Amino acid sequence: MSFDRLWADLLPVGRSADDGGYHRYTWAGADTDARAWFTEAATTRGLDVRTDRNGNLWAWWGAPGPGAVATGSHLDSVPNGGAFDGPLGVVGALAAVDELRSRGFTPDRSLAVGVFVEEEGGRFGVPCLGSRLATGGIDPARARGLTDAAGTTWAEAMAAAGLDPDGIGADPDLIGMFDVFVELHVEQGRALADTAHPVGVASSIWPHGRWRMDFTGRADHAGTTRLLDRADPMLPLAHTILAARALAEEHEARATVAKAHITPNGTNAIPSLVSAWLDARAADQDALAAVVDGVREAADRAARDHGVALAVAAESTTPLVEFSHDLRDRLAGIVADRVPESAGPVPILPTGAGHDAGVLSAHVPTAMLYVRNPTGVSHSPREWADPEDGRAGVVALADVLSDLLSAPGRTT
Ligand code: HGY
Ligand code: MN
Ligand code: MN
Repeated sequence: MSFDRLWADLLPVGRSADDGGYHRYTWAGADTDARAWFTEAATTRGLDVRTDRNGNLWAWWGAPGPGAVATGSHLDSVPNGGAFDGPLGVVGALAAVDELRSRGFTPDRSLAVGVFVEEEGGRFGVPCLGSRLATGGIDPARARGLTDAAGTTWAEAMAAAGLDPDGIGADPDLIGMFDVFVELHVEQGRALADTAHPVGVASSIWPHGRWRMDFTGRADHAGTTRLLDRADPMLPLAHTILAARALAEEHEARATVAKAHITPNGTNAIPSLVSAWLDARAADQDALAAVVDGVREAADRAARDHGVALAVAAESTTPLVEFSHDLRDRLAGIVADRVPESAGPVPILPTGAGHDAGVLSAHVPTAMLYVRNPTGVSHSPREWADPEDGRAGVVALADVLSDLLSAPGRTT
């Protein structure tokens, strides 16, 4: 199986020498190298590699056109991310093509292996940007104006990569070609870890989103300004972070403030502005709304108490995704064929993690296969999948693609 070779080739791209974390940010160095690696690996397999109007890559086995099956994932990472989140689905898809060919399989329909841009939103702040653009889920003008930490816009970075930012936007002709999309992904949790199942099937994605909070205070001297004279934005932020945690506990949800920009960020200068991002997720929309509304109320109250102005903006929101039940059950049946009865039923798993498959699911029947992650950790260098389970994921994806790429009634 070619999985190990493909995996070893991609592994060093964007990997930091100190703790093995990944730094692959869309249109920048390592991500560009990873895209080049994909293009080369696909081309040597005789796949026809095309870049769509939004910069997503598609490697075609068969002529592009209606009735196609699509698979793939992403190659960009969160800052200091893990090796598997995204790449497992891209490497796995190429290895699955090799696996199908080694079985002598010839597809009755075309297959497109996709690499979506900016799935993590790690550079420009909006996750699944490539799939949101392709499905008309974000205003192209807004996307063009998104900026990274250095103030570079999506348009500037995309143009520097040799693509035309004026062409971005909904791509119904492309999306309309796909009858189905299946994404292979490392599990971002431990639901499979203690089972005899190397592969599980996704059931749903929690509603979730990102909100930017700007606390505007008054810059002043840390050593001479009396407490009653201060408008220190750090204090309402501190209250808000603790409120988010309490609300997450109350609603059995997830709420995290993991990114903040402090201006001017000097040890002895009370900040003029603190910008922070809330990542909130919950099993249902009502619980999510309760958490987000509660955080907003707490932030408003704390800002008022400290004479600080507050602006809150939703940067990306994703509703509950319920994957196609037919596809979910069809995949579970196919995966079950490879595991002993004694293992019990194939786990069908909800997740709090967003994916391009989730964005596509409003337009194309989609499904996801998860590969066991013994650590359960993700978005960290500690993310892990045993090579044997990675290969089991490839076999499962190949089995699924063999089924989906075969005309109804075909048995070989
Ligand atoms: O944030 C997420 O859930 C995904 O990794 N983009
Ligand atoms: Mn991720
Ligand atoms: Mn991912």
